[in-house]
Amino acid sequence: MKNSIIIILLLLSALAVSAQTAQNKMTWWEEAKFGMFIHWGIYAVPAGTYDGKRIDGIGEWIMARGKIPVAKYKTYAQEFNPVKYDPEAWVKLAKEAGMKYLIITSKHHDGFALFDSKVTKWDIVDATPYGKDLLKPLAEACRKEGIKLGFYYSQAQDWNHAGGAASGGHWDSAQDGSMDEYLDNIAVPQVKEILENYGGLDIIWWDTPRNMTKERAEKFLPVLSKYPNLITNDRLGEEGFKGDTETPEQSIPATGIPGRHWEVCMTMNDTWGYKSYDDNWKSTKVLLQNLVDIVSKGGNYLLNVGPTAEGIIPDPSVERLKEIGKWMETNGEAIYGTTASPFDYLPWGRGTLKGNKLFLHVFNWPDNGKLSVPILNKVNKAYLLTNPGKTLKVKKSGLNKSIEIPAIAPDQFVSVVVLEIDGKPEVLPIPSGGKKVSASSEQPNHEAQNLTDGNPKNDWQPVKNDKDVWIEVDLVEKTRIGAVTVVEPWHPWDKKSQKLELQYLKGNHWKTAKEFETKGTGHTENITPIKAQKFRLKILESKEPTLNEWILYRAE
Ligand code: FHN
Repeated sequence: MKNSIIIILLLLSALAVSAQTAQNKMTWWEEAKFGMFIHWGIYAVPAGTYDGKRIDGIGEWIMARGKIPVAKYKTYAQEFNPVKYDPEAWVKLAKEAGMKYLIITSKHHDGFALFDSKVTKWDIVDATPYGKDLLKPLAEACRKEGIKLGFYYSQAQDWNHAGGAASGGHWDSAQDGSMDEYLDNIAVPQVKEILENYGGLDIIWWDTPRNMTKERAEKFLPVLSKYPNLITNDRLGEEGFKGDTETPEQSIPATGIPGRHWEVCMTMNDTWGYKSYDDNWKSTKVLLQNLVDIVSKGGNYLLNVGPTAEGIIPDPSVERLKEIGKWMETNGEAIYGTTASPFDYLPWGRGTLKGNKLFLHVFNWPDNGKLSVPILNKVNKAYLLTNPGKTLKVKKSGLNKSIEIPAIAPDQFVSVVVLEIDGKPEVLPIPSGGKKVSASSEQPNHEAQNLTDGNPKNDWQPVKNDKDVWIEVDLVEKTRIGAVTVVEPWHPWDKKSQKLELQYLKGNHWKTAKEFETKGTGHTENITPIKAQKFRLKILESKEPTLNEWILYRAE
C-alpha cells in the first residue's frame, strides 16, 4: 500500500515537471488572446490642434505633422496634469473587457517618459506639474489584478532628444546630433530603467526602427539578455531582429502569419493618441468580430485606448470595452487558450478549437434554421455555448454536417455554437492550394506559382509593361467555389487599392463571377457559388499590380 502511494506520488510529480517544461515564455501570451494598448503622453494636451488648426493624421504624431518646434512642444508639458488618472480603474477596465495584458507607451516618438527617468529632464516627474511616476502605480495595479504588463518604447524615433531619429527628417536644429550618442545616453539607459524599476516587465514593445542598423539594435541586447522571459516584438531593428511576435497594424492578415506568433494592434477610432475631435469609432460588433477573426487565425488582438491629458479614457472606448467584456464573460471559453480554426473559410463566421471542442462563431445567423459546417468528423454533441444543457440536432448533409439552430441569433454580436467532435478535426483541403497557376506575365523571383504556395511572404508581380494583367488557376476538377481571398502586401496607411474581376471558364468563354475592389491590405469576397475547373483573376485597376496569395474556397 505504502509503496503504491509512493509510486503514485512520484508519477504525479513527474507529470507536474513535464507539464512545467512544456510551458515556455509564450504560453501565457498564447492563451491570453486579448490585450489593451495605451497611447498616452504630452500629445494629449494639443489633442490634434496646433496653432488653431486641426492637424491631419494620428494624434501622437502632432509634433512631426505640425512641425512644432522643440521649445514650443515642451511647453505643453506644463499642461499635462493628469489628476483624474486612476491606474486601478484602467486595469480593472481592461480586466472587465476580458483583456489579459496591457501595454503602455512608456516613451513614444516625442521622447517624453511617463516614468521617472534619471537620464533626462523630459519626463513626467521633472517636466510636468503632476510630478509623479505614472507607471509605478499602473505596474502595481496590474500585479494586483493579475494582468501582464508591457511597456512600449520608441527606441529610434525621438523628436525631443538630440540625435533621435525622425521619420521624414528633423525640422528643428535642436533635434540634430549623433544617433549613437542618443542611443548610448538616453535609449539604452532608459530601457535598463524600465526593466529594472517596475517589478519585471512581461513585454517590451519596440516601434519604428528608423535608422536602426544591426550595430545600433545590438546596443540593446546586453540589457535584454538578463530577462529571458521577456517577450519582444519584431520592431527593434531594420533587419534581422525578428523578436517573438510579428505586429500587423490596423488590419488583419487574411491568412494569419503561419509559423509565427502575431498580434494585430488596432485603434478604436482613427488615432492612437487622444484627439479631441476623432469620433470615427468602430462599433462593438466590428471590434468583437475582429477579435474573433484574429483568434480564429491564431493571433492576438491589442486594442488601443488614448486617454486625455487629465487621465480619462474616452467614454466611447469605455462603453465598447464593457460591451466586449459582457460577451467575453459568457463566451470567453471559445477564445482563451484556443487554437486557430481548422477551417480556412466559413461563409457565416469563424471557428476556434480547444481539445475536442470546436467553437463556431456565427457572425451571420442563417435564417433557414440550419448551420452548415464542413467538418468530416463524427459530431458527438452540439449546443449553444450559452445553453449547454440543450442539445442541438446534427444531420449529415453531403460531406457537411447540418446543425439545427434556433430561428433567432442568441447574441447580437457573435453567437457561439459548440460541436464536440470525435478525434482531430478533419476538413477538405483548399481547392486552389498548391494548384498550377499561370499569368499574363511574371517577374523573376515573383512567379505566379507563389500565389498558391500557402506562404504569404512570397509574391507575384507581372512585368512592368503588361497591359492586360491576369492570373489563372486550374483546379484539376470542376469545383463549386463560394469565395475568394487575395493577400496583398500593403499597410492601411499606404492607401493602395486594386480593382479585380474573378472569372471562370465556361465552354470556351471567360465569364464574370464578380468584380470587387480591395483596400490593398488583403480581401475576402463571397460570390454566388460557381462550379468550374478554371478560374481567372483580372487586375482591372492597380498602380502596382501584385498579390501574395490567391485562394479559392469551396462553397458549402
Ligand atoms: O508611429 C507609430 C504610431 O504612432 C503608433 O504608435 C503605432 C502603433 O503600432 N506604431 C507606429 C506606426 O507603425
